[in-house]
Amino acid sequence: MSKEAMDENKKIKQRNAFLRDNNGKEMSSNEGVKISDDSNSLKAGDRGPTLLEDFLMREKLSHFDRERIPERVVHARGYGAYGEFELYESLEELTMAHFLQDPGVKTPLFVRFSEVAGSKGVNETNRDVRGFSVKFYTEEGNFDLVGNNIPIFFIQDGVKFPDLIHALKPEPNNEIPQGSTAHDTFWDFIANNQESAAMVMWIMSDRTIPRSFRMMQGFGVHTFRLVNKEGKSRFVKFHWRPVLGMHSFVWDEAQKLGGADPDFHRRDLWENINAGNFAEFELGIQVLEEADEFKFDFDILDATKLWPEEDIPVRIIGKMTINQNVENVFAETEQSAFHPGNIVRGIDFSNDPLLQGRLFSYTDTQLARVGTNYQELPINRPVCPVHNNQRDGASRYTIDRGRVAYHDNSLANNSPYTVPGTKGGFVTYPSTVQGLKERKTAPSFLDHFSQARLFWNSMTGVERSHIIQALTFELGKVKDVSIRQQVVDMLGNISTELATILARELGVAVPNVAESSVTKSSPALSMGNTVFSPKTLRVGVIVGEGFDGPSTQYILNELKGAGLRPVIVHERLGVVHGTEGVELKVDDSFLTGSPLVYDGLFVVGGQNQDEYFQKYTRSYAIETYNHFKPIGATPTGAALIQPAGIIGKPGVIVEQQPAAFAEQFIQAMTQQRFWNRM
Ligand code: HDD
Repeated sequence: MSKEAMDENKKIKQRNAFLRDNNGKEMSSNEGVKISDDSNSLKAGDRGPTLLEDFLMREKLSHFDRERIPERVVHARGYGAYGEFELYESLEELTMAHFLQDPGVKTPLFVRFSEVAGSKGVNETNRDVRGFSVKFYTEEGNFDLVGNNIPIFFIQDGVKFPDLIHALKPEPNNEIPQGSTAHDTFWDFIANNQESAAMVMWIMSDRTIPRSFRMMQGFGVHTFRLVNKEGKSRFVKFHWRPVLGMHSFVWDEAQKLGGADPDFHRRDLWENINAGNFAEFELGIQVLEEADEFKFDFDILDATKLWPEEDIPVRIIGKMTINQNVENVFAETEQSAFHPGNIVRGIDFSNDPLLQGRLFSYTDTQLARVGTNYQELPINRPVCPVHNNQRDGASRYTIDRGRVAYHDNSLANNSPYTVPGTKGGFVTYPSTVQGLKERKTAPSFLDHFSQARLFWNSMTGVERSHIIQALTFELGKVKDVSIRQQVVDMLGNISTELATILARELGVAVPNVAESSVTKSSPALSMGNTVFSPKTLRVGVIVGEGFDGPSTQYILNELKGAGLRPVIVHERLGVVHGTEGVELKVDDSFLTGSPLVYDGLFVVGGQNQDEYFQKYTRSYAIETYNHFKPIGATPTGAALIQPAGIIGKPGVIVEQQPAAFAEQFIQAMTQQRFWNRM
């Protein structure tokens, strides 16, 4: 297929055949009968009772009664969109995978980002791991990369997954807390399953409170294989890198935002895609020769371990652009069915026991959640032809012709034919296996603390203080003192300093264990090294009647030119008038807006600012300041926030001259957080 043809997004074209437009159309039942009255049931007399005969009411109510399907047992809250993946350079030397051969070729895809712990309606800014699932609709079948925004996992063996999730979800006797790990059973699991040590350090870091789905990394987590056409296999790990850089909230902000806008992440993605600010991520791979499998002090099959990028560099191979929202969240996103076992020729599994468990669980869950023929649904069907002898089942959509539904056969010349590996058929990589059949953890999986320490060593001072705060909060919510003690004891294996601080904060004893001797650090693990971009960040602009028209207009244009998104905030909705005839449409009133939903604040002010205006402006500024975000102010605006006592502090910029101010403020927005405020 030519590049031009691929550019037209084959998946969207396929999906479009299923769209239905009801606008301006006559109403009918599902059987096609035109409906004359949709507001009154059929009654015996105008005061009832309603008659069983009312087939229209029965159809409407029965369908409504069945509108929900079971929510995902994990990752229930999520949001999806379409996009495409463009390959930068051919990976022919590493893999046969069709979509990784020709540079420039675009492969259609669907992405779903999610929160792990909460139910379908949970607020989106809770501290939680984020799911990062990508379904590539390749010409040789669907390839799903079902990852997270953290490169490792809690456990090493899939058989423990139900235990982890039972401990992490709300406690069963009272169903509390929603979407949070800050409770006894979760930390009891951690203390008694110490393979989670490294993951605990990651989930207590700022990674689990991302500013946006568009601003977090993604990881395939497991070791997979790439297999080339000579049949040579290498181990591989997949990485997604956000082009906008990694941004995170601070904890207080994330918690309050849960109330101010429980839909913050989906709104951010949806609005930006609609505005043409497409989310972009580069795909990277770490490749390891089979001969080097045992060269490390960790086992590459252990999903609680990462491959340090300084030892095995990440090679960037292409870019994903997420550029189209769905038409219907249920039909597309809710029914999307991901499965790490959806691989294509040229990619294969490793023996990672966590991955092996997942290979069973996902198809099983989709059969239970969506139904037998879930792969036929528009969102899940491949863009390449599908022919086999599978038949029937609930809600079968395809109508297979002919009487032959078995293999081998002579009546259909043995078709559909199997395809040899040399002609494009999938052939499992023939890896060697040896050993006893037994239930056992490999000795090479038993070091739980070295990489936890590596992570701790790699953090900046600010990052460490956030981890300490997060642990203090989470363990502070644990009611059982013995669990608190057990976790602090466990953390003592990572860092004596960390355990000592926590012991004091949590009222438990300092553990008497030796901390890990690892001194190595990995700069790639720190978010302190991320390069930020101001693009698409939102600036709350507080404007009062009679504001300085021309200079405000100039500054706003400069901010927009840098890719920032100013949001005009005023006492009330409508239009606010400046000098020299400049008018601005108000986006948020003080009540509908919130300093929490902006990445920075620009206080313009105006004339005739009453007490209400002054009070809200001040409280917006204080909240923004406390979350370390940039504040800009005109001289009028500065007078308004003067009583807050923040003028002259880091990241608070007062305008002297519009052009210089715009430049400084954009710079401050690019820096995003001013940690040296306290
Ligand atoms: Fe899982 C969903 C990611 C381990 C069993 N998982 C699910 C989703 C993501 C992940 C992103 C949401 C997919 C979507 O958007 O629809 N899971 C991971 C990662 C893991 C992991 C990165 C470790 C590396 N998961 C894991 C194990 C098991 C499962 C070990 C079971 C043995 N996961 C499931 C599931 C879910 C799921 C129960 C729930 C809904 C679904 O599959 O579609 O099958």
